Amino acid sequence: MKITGAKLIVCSPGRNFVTLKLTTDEGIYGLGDATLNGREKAVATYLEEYCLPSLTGRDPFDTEDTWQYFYRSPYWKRGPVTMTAIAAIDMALWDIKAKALKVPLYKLLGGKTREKILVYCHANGRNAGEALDDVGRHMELGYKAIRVQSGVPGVRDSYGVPRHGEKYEPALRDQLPKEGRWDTEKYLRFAPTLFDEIRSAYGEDLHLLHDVHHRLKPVEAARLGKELEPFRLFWIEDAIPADLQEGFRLIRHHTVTPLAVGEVFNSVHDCHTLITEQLIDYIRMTIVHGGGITPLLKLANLAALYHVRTGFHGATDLSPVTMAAALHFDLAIHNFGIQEHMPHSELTDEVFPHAYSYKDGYMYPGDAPGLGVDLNEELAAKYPYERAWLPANRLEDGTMWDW
Ligand code: GCO
Ligand code: MG
Repeated sequence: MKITGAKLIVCSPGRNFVTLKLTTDEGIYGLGDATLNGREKAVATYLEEYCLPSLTGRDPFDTEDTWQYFYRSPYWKRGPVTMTAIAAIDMALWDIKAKALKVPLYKLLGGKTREKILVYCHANGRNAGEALDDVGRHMELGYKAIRVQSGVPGVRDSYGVPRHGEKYEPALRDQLPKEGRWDTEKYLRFAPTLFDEIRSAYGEDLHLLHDVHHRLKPVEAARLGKELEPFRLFWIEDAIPADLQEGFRLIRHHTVTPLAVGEVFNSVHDCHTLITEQLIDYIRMTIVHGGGITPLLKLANLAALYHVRTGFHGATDLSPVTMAAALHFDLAIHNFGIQEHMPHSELTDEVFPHAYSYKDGYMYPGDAPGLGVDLNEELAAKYPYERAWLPANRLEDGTMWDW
């Protein structure tokens, strides 16, 4: 079998997605997600200008060599744009391989090692009361694990909370990125009271998660982890900007609250210290931004040696193609921990019809051959790309901060 064509589909059914479609001489095609939130066109251009010309004529079964080619041959390695582009190629090739063999992708990744995939959803509110109610609503939908974000009294822009009570979506179609204001001390005083209320209201069985979104310094994260210990969180996520892996040593030294990090990582070289020193419990680097299924299998195997489990990013800016890839992966690897599930809009699901499903707190990739996701190109064409920005963030005094 040979690759005969490559096409990029950039569409915006509610939010932007970049999808790669590879076709073969045998009529089988594969899909790969190339969406990098807020930087979509950079990846599309990288693929179009520098990758797609070298794809024709390759055997789609040569996933390792093709991956090494696109990783090594440009000389300039790594970075989110490059690695997202390589991921799209890799995903599409695995989709083709599994379709050619007429099996669901997980069968090629080692087969099932569990029956179903534990997922966590998002509950949020502009204040603790609203967040509490939203947790209750999601429990009624069957979720066993819930990430909770709440507005902080006196803080204008808390992470993960819509200002006016609409559905949360950080990428906004605007003239320029929206700038938020943040106050660490107010947040640190508030967070333990929020989780105290949630535990008192809903008991011990629910898994509770929380995303700090890179806003603390190590000693502050250590204090948060310590003060949240009585409420036994499943994890705190992205407690600090993880540019410096060694920064996690201090947090780890002070708290037994489990730590998750990595949705912005794109290479094993972003997290090998975190893993080999056992500084984290869950690695969130995901298939679309981490270079694809080929390197993620290696990363998961490394993590398994050090008792680190996966907890893949799964926000709505990762397309249904990535969601499907993640679910096949989650089903197959032994050191799976949990999968994020932020359901896509009905329109997105219509543009990307898929075999995966949610039921009662768990997800299932389905048994369609390959990834089990398609792209309705005619419908996608009705929703052209619209530039959207992730927000920027400043402290109260105007200092630029991590969002
Ligand atoms: C999460 C993430 C997202 C990101 C978004 C950025 O844990 O789901 O933090 O909400 O902010 O994916 O593109
Ligand atoms: Mg996050």
